[in-house]
Amino acid sequence: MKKIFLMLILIRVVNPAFAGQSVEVTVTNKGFEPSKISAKAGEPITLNITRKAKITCAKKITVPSMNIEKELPFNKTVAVAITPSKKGEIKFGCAMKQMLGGVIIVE
Ligand SMILES: [Cu+2]
Repeated sequence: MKKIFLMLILIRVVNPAFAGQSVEVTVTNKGFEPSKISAKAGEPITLNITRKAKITCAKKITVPSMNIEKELPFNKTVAVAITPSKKGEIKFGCAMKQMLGGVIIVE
């Protein structure tokens, strides 16, 4: 019994999805929803992104200021972890010049 409890704690510590706050983001025909996400400077945030739209430009997410680029396979949740270092806005979007996109507002 004790072992199982210990393992559960370990999973929580090791799994990055549990670090800081996480936000569920869906890619629909309208783009990323929500498109405005708030975060705190210095605190990690994980975007769990699921692309629900089959035909969309957002088959990839890019976060140019963080040098992040990730494929978004259809109906599969992809975790994008970001730790904003300072207050301001972090833009994210599709691979094509942020035509579809959103912003992380860091406070
Ligand atoms: Cu695009």
